[in-house]
Amino acid sequence: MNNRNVAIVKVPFGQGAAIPGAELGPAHLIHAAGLPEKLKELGIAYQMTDEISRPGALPPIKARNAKRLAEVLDVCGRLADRVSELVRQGAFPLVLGGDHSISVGTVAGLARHYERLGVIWFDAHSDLNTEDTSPSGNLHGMALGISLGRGVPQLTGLKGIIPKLAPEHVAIVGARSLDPGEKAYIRSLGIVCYTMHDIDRLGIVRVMENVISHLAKSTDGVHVSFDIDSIDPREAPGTGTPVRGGLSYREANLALELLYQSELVTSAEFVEVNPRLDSNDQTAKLAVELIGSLLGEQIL
Ligand code: HAR
Ligand code: MN
Ligand code: MN
Ligand code: MN
Repeated sequence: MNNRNVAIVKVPFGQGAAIPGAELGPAHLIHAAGLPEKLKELGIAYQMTDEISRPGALPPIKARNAKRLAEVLDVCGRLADRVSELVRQGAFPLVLGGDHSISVGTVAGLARHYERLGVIWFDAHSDLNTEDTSPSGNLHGMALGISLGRGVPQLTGLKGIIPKLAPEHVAIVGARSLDPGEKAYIRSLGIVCYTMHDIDRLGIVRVMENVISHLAKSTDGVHVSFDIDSIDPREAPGTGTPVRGGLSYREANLALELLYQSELVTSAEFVEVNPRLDSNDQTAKLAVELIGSLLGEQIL
């Protein structure tokens, strides 16, 4: 991101998840957790763009097993256009969710500019379900699969580029809760997936070095999609689907510090902070620290 103007995009949308509250994320990151102050402290030039407003009352779109499809489609369409325009202007889009379904919109906007977009998906989950494999019908659990061209046609076809991503340009980090259909898909496509088991064995430094060298060779831009539930719930309790055994505070910050040093990252999103489930805005404050690490904050 070095020397690029950061453009903050607020997406107060939580209907891709089962539990409400993620729609309060952007306001909490900005007003309770001090994101603007953090960026000023780091000397980073930024612009605050108009928020992607919540969808109004929409006629429902029939789907076999995809809840709130009309709302997700509406928000992702507008988000894609915004992200695309910001990249065109030369800015570094920093998208604040919202639940993880919004990533479909972010990636659709990026895919207009990057033919070989890389994505690093920090998450306890892999979000690779389809309507056939999803145990819940919640679209946030299908977001990465949709960008890979698999799933609900209205969303995979968003903005006309199908697929947005190639499997060899994706790396999942922090996984520890995968549904059977997701495991089969990861194996069959050979998607790079560093689970918590791998991180325990190899250490986060080797994992990130592998991810960085893998993506540096073959991509023309790298998007960091950071689901806050990748972090252990002891550090990040304010999220809708916590899973124990996650990244530690330092592992997560170190991973993002290494990404800053790599100079590969061209956009980012931070999702699934749920202020309703948080205590003293601990999780929102953690997200702001993580953004700082990705944007160049150094200890010394
Ligand atoms: N795999 C489950 C499902 O599809 C739960 C995933 C949803 N939670 C998330 N996604 N926060 O990362 O419903
Ligand atoms: Mn997710
Ligand atoms: Mn998750
Ligand atoms: Mn509050």
